[in-house]
Amino acid sequence: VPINEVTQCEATGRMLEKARRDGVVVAFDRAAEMKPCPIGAESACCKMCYMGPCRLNARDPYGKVGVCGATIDTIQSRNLARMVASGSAAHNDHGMAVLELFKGVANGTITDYTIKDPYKLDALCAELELDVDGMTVQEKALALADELEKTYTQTEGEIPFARRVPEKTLETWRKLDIVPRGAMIEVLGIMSRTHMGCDQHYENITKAISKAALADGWGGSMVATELGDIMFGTPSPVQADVNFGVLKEDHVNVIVHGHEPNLFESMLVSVSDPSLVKIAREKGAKGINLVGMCCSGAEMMSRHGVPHAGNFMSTEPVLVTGAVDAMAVDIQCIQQGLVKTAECYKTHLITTNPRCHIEGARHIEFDEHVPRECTDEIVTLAIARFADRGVDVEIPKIVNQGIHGFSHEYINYMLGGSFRSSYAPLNDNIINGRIRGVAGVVGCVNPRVKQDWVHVELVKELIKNDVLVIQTGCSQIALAKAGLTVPEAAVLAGPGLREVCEAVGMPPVLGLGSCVDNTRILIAATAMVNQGGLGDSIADLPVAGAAPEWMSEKAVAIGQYFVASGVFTVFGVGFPTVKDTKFHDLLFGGLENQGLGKWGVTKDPYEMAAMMLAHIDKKRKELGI
Ligand code: BF8
Repeated sequence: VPINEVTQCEATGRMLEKARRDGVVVAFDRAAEMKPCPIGAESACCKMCYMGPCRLNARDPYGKVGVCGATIDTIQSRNLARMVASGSAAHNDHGMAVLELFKGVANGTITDYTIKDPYKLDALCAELELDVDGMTVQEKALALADELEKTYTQTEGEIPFARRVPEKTLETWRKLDIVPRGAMIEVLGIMSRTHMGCDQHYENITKAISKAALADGWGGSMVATELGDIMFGTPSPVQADVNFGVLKEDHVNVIVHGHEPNLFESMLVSVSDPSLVKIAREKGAKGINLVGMCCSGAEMMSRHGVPHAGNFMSTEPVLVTGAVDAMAVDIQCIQQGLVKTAECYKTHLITTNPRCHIEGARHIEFDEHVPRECTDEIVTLAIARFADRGVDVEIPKIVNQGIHGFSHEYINYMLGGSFRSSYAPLNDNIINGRIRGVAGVVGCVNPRVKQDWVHVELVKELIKNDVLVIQTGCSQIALAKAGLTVPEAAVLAGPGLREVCEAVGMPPVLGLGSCVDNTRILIAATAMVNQGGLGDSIADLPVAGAAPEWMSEKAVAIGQYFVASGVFTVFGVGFPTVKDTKFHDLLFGGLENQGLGKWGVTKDPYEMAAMMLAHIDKKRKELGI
């Protein structure tokens, strides 16, 4: 397949050419070899028991049932439920780790991290109505940790952040019985009810899907974002460089790729440790260069301006530069193919997390009580590899500067000013029509479509039509590489949005951080509802969401929590359901009739934009604006 058909990222493309010259196979090549299974792609197969596996015919979905009698709707809904359970589990497991870290910081057993944002700690305690009067910062943190632990462990009642949900949205959830109790019970509930011979009504399964998804968005992910902010700082705009050109040939290059901020925060300390820097210099390096990839990279870029080399599909190609001395990974979206690619270019690939070992990779376990033991060792390995690289180094000299780090708190401040922080200016600009609506464009890149292209074309189309775009994850990196995360990109916006961006000095595309930081979008949407003038539930807002190049189960969980929160959410690539079935129709329309949002799907970015604009216009009309 010609390289210009698989990626829009020039640096990645150049490294794919080099990989071909070097005889190295990466995910783009494996994707060309591996045609997707047409039955699985539409979720028309079931392997929940061993009487099968059973395959139904997506062209004639009601023509056949499984051996047990399961219909296409039961099969699809059970499959999607398990995808959401896995995605929600991934985010909640991550969120629990952040909570454990936070507890350790609060009770003094973990000393390498601190409470950096005590104001946010106070604000959260107040919002959750915790009685913390007269308490020290540490005591307040422990009280907050106790409360937020319920997010995971509670088996009855409603998760703590349900209190944040706009009243009418929450009322709808209660009526439908989809308010999550706690993440563990909701994920466990899905695994149990999707067992052979249990829940066989797609409508009831869909409720469980919504609960597990909401236990992610308003649960585990939200806790991870909020506690991350308290410990590591709430993001505010920061300039950061993105693309392969952030690697430096004359420096020791260390990449951190994954999702947990603690490994990255400690690595940041290690690379500036004077004794390690001295050793690096003695070995002939000008210094140690730390670079991020994927989500923890996006998080560190948004918080501290750490450079970012690229998104998910660039993680193998970046190794082809030969310039990466060590790549440290933690959890999620770590492709097993990295092991071979790293081997080919003599890069140290190091797993660090007990939940993610990879056969063939070196494992150096990260312990947050003594985090530097792990990160110093990785830097030491990287220095040794620099001193004896033994491979050609070829770095595409492409760097894109951008502004990142637009937390919900900063959007509040940026639009309203320090004396009257509020969403009133945003709502006013939506009501007066300068801004037509707001779109969240998020999620992965996927070798089934041209890398970055769908993201970039969609976002360009949206801003041209005066839609303000907010972003996270690999999508944010795609747009940063396309040069749209700078205030000057306002020239690409429609006249209304352009005027607002120029008045405030902000880009038309606002980067919020990692995938767990999608919860910042939920909080922003809630602030828009609470501000008034745009209806009284999230479903009333002129907003839409998209994951144009999605691939992971986490993306499905995120999509479903946006849909259940009231947002029209469009997936690119494809969607694992069979059209014209009852389950598909429920997701793509029925849920909206219940007062929630709905799904959409199309591969085409222009059609995607048109669908989102039509929805935004429909909501504007209903609001009478
Ligand atoms: O959580 S956007 S490819 S890196 S899943 Fe993975 Fe998708 Fe990237 Fe982060 Ni999110």
